[in-house]
Amino acid sequence: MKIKKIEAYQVRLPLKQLFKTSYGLLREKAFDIFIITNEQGQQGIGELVPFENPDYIEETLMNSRQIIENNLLPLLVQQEIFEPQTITEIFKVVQGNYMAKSAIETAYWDLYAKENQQNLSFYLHGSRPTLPVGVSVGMQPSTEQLLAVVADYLEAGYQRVKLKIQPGYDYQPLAALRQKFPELTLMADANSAYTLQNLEQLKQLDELNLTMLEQPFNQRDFTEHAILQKEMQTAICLDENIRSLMDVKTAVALNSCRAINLKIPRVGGLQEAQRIYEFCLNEDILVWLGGMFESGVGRSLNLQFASQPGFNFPGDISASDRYFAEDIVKEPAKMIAGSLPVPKGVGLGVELDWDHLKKWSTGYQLYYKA
Ligand code: OSB
Ligand code: MG
Repeated sequence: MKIKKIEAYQVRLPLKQLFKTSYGLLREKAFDIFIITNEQGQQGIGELVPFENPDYIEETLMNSRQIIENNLLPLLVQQEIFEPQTITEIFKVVQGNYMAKSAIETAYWDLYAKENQQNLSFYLHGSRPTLPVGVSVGMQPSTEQLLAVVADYLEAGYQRVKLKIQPGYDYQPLAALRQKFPELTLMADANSAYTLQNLEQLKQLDELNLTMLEQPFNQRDFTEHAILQKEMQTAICLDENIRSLMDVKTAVALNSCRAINLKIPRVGGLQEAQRIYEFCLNEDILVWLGGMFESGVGRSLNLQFASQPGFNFPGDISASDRYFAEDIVKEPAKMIAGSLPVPKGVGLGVELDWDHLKKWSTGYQLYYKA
């Protein structure tokens, strides 16, 4: 791939509903769309997904932009990249900064697939044309509102519900959901809001037949999660803890969890995500695809990746209209009969909607020109 230009649009999309988690309130999603143009004028697109504040994990949108400019792009533009499989290795001299790496690596993957006239799922052995999906629900002001919001999502076809919880907002709303929807595939996500001191409270959740409990403890902890997993019947799922295959191996060795929420950007891109997916299947760990409130670009990447047969647990990959009134791609992900179609066509299979991209863009940066 001979690269002619690398540029990014900074975008800010308002969320249709406020999203409340244990660490804060999200009103809009800011992200950058990286566009890598080759000598033939073909374009690979990647989404830079971190939040503006270091609350979900330490990486932020601002610092990842800086890492891309100062540390990642100089490694790539000095040489010709023939295969995107080599990028993870090239990026190894930069520690951490997984989401920054992912934005660039996945854009190269999109470009590579386009140069070869293939849909991205071809390289991932993805086979399913449509995917059953779930929805992640923020904390609601009242039980009535929670039940109403969830009823609407079930009506729309979502096949799994994840509720955000924290100490004081856990057993009661989950029990209300369980009572109203006895058959629902229901789980909870604490985003690190608990400690071992909450052990008895957390053990109570075993009564509610949750599919899993996501990230109850600190992002760097593996041993206390292991103690909790031993004490609970409900499967523990790790999200923030998992930045690489090495972290998954640690979790498996210590029995810290029985499930992994896999987000491509949180582990540095497609190459590492694929390694984790394969490892989990071998180790009998339930692996499923998580989300970062992606726009249509990152959403399509998630759909392509999750079209692999091992991802049969519905992911946090909802339709675009569950998040945004307008998306920045021409055919935003839309629910059809309770499933999302995997975009066909070359690469990610989505085209940028330039009118919407410019309408919602708050900045532009040219990073490289040959
Ligand atoms: O913890 O999985 C999480 C969204 C932003 C940051 C962290 C998380 C989430 C979600 C929603 O739960 C995922 C989505 O629908 O994109
Ligand atoms: Mg989570």
